[in-house]
Amino acid sequence: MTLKDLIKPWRHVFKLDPEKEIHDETLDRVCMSGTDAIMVGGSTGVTYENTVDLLSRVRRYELPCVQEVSDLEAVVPGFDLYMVPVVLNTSDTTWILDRHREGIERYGYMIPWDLVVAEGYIVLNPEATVAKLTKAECSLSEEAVAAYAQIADKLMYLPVVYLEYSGVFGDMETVKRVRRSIEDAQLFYGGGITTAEQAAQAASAADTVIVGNIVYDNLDHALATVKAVKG
Ligand code: 1GP
Repeated sequence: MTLKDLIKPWRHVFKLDPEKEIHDETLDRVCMSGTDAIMVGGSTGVTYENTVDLLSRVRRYELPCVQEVSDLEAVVPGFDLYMVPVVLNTSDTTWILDRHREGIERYGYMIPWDLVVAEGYIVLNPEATVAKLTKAECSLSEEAVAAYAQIADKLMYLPVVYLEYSGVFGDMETVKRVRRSIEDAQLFYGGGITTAEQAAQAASAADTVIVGNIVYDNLDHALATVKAVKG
């Protein structure tokens, strides 16, 4: 089975931020919700310690647990997969190549390449921490977003295109347009999902729906997104 086969069936994923506290009971409900996987990651404040802690707690459950790598110091062995973002809509090469080169230079000998999945990130909410951090160019036309997605899919053969609206519910027309314009890559959508209705809309536009912050803000709403996406 290839990595692509592993992530292909994922329709719903909860993204948990290791910097944020989560009670055992909440984590239990999240992990037992029927979601397809837990993704561990965040833009800031991610450390080795808080990542190990969250991984070990999620490991009590049977579902896949993947790390989205944002900080070299915080890469923890033991995840099922490592998702590595490559930010496409930035001119700051730090987030396209430089961090990646540094990581491979330092840790290349121990990287489990068979567990690494690259994500072509297109960051679309200018107010999000990730947009500020990566200096992403977010004011893009639908055509430009679709063109970035095609770079990921057709030129770079990245297995995942991730439309990242973190913090705000995105433009579903753009998401649909991107989906029509790519062939092989799996389309992840994440950002601002706070209700089951939004989750259902995102599910009809993208292959995989990522639900983040609402877990911490309104657990019942977060749990309702699972059924909305998976039916
Ligand atoms: C963030 O795409 C995820 O990386 C989910 O976004 O936290 O806004 O749900 P939210």
